[in-house]
Amino acid sequence: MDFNKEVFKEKFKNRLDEKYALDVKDATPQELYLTLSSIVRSSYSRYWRKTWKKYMEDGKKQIYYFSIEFLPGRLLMSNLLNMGWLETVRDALKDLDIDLDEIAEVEKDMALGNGGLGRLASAFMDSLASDGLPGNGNGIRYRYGLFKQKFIDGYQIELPNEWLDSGNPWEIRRESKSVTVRLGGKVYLVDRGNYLEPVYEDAQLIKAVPYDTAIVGYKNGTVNTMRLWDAEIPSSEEAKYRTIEQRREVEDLVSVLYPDDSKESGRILRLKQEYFFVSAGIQSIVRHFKKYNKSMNKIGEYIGIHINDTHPAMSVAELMRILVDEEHMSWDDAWKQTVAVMSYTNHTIMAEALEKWPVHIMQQVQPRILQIIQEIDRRFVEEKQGKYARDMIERTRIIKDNQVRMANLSIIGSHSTNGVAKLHTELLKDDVLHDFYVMYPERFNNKTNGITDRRWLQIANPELSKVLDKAIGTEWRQDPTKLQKLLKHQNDNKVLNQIANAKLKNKERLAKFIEKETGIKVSTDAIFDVQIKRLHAYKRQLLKLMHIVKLYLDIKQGKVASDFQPRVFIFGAKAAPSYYYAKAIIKCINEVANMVNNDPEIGDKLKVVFLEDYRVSLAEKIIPAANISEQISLASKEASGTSNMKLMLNGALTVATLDGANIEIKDYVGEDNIFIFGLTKDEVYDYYNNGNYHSYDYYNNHEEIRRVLNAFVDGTIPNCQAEGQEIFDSLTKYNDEYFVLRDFESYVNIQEMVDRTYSNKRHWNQMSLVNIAYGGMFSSDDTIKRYAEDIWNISPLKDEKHGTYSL
Ligand code: T68
Repeated sequence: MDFNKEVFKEKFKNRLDEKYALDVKDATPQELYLTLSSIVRSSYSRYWRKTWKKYMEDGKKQIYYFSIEFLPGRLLMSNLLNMGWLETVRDALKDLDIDLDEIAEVEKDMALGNGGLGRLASAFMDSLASDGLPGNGNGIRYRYGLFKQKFIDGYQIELPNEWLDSGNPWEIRRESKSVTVRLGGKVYLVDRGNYLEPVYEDAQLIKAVPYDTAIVGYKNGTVNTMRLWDAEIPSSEEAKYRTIEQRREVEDLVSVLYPDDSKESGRILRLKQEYFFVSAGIQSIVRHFKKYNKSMNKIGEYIGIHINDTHPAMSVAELMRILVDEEHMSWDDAWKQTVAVMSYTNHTIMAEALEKWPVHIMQQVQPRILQIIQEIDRRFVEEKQGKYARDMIERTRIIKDNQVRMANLSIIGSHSTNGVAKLHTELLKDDVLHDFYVMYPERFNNKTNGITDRRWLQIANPELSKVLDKAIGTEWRQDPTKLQKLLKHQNDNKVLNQIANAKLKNKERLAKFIEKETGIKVSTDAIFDVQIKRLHAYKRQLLKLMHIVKLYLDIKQGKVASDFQPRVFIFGAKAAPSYYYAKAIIKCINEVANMVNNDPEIGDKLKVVFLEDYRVSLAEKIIPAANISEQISLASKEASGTSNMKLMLNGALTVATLDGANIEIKDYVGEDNIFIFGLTKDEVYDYYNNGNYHSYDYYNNHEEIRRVLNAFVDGTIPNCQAEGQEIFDSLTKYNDEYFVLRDFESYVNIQEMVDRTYSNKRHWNQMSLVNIAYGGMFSSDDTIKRYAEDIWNISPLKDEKHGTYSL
């Protein structure tokens, strides 16, 4: 049935009646939410069924994006938008006295990721479907998502995130697609003449059950699948699980998402998780491939598996296992197909985040996989001998010092390795992965990250979206690069004022939210200065905090500059539970906030707001209201960043180091429309090479730095003696690993420039307009097209385009 408001209203009332035997006026927001989502789901399901059938019929190559994290956030609004229903449904519900935004708030974020890496995976899911490309997700259905953050007495407390408690209307359990994953035990190889058969002893069998979530493409009728695996006890094995502890071991496999975005915890469970979703995913892919009735020697033409960071790196060995052990292919043929199937993205150069697993742990988790990795390693060394220097082979081989190096496995076992921004890819080629670049130059490429304008502009910022429609038409909603049409309006006062007005409305909305959540009243006249990202030393939230303390001391000592502008500093950040230094920074930010916000002398000049539990749905509230986007990592450390892109798209101006994708942002908007400060990557590397950074000298020689740092230890900032001391020591005694003191002066100067610029509102609005206009250049739809063309070799279905999805 065609979609229109009246038909929808009838359908809605009927569905509510069928599901709950209720009238609209008697239903709770939860019931209304579940009714609406059930209509949405029953309407896209036929497109879902058609899409995968079509891929099969057309013999399309399909891509599977393997990621240990996905961070979709809420799905209701994005499904409505992508189906082309959003405005009509909003109107229809209004007729029924229901506020769509209110019922959307009921949905719990699907938070199966830590940060940028997981969010990128979800943006890619949305873009694959919206580009009409045959691409699916493969991951883990964690029972508990990323922990819920609370502040108690300024400290971060982690609470369980029971996101599945009130049910998940978007997923379908597919019992019939279950597979069995083998963990642990021992393995022997028995010679069967033309092949070696592995015989397993005492292995633990786990039933992997997929839960599928539809990924609805933007107004195109393509509905792809994100498949997340749950772990259960197979019925044939019930007898082996006699105690609660034994049963819990299976539950634990998919129980928690490791709340760590940098360091590996070294727990065996993590490696088991990695193997579990890799093995389940590959088994189900191979089973599916068999329906194509093609030789296994052609699997590389029909299937691509993308290794999102190294967590799914065992994919290389698992596919080899299936091709060699189960399909009896020769090693060489299997290897050729495996390399053709696999591709890999690196997301960090931070040494501590490069995964390594002790051989004995890998042996314990899956002995056959270890054997295969050892064989890959042996053949690699053999092949490279004579061609490359011995030490170069030692640096690049997979197993070294009894450790399995997962990045090496990923690069050797795939046909493509990419970084996530220009600078990052250059660093991989020139430095971190240089040896591999010399061996396989053709495998290396850059794919600068992207974001989905649908969530971050169309859904999160309807105010600005309306202004854009009026100024440049609606084409940008299909193709965000069309936002460049705005550039024609740089001197158009009407458009400039409308953009400023939209920003003001968003600030008012956020101010209300802040007051409700924290009790803090903020003035919308102030600059809303935003830093939202994981709490990590390299991201330098501390630099921001030192700037705040400086401004506070200035005001208290009557030293305010004439063009000083009031500011509201807004933070959102979670720290890994075991990352004590990051937690000390959180505590100090909260104590500075207390000190500043309750000082009558400060009043509206400065406010500091640290919002709890940063997550996708909170980002959607903050980003549209931001004036300043803080992207201040130490140059070379942030692989790309993506909040930088979301914030510019919403008209915030960026204060940035020349790091990650900030460089590309600068290249688009030009130096006059961004605030650049701080050391460059080359300067940072010079310090490393010469070992001549002495942070204590900065403390000693710069009165300003001394004044600010002393406030952390002399009682000026109350209630954080220990944490203040820890920070003080790290910056002075332990030589300030991320050059906070070195960049402080340059940072303060650029912030003064921000104030001067803000005092000329028209000029500010012009800069903001330029940022919005180029924000569309970072669309994940485009990023994904480049993956599709350069890495995966997949193409969209040529079939019909649907304007909207019917009821
Ligand atoms: C981020 N990495 C990068 N890692 O830091 C960021 N790590 O610059 C980039 O924009 C983003 O990836 C997307 O490319 C992460 O988010 C993790 O979350 C992570 C998780 C587990 C283990 C290690």
